[in-house]
Amino acid sequence: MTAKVAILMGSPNDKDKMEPGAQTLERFGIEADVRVMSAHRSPTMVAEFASTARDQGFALIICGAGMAAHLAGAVAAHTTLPVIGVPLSGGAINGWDALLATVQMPRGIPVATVAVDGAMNAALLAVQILAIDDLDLAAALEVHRREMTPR
Ligand code: RP5
Repeated sequence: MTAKVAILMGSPNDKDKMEPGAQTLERFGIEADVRVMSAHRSPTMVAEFASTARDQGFALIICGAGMAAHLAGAVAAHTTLPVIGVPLSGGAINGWDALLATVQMPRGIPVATVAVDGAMNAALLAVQILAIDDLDLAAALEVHRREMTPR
């Protein structure tokens, strides 16, 4: 089965900030399944998705949320797939809340947290994880790094 990556976000209002993640995965030819679900507003949906994600063929899950950003942690609680958290800016304290809520996971349930609004880096990290045993992806990452190098 071809590896799939899920991009979850807590609100439809997060779409613009998470879009670079889907675009980056697409650039590497990786299918992104983008869904809106909330740790607080639709917790049953989150639990059902996360607990069946491996059987659905997902290789890892990227989660973006703002404010009391519990989506990545809630997903990680229900799966042993790697979970990458993207804290999102916005709200009264503009991302500090989401950063701490996403990164400060308790021992035993890790979330790999990227920068505030770092959806692109989340996708690149996902590609790097998938490239561990995929030489074509590894080569594509080398090309991407070369393209970033100032000339
Ligand atoms: C979080 O609360 C969402 O991820 C979003 O970033 C934030 C605000 O959500 P909305 O009230 O805009 O739907 O759960």
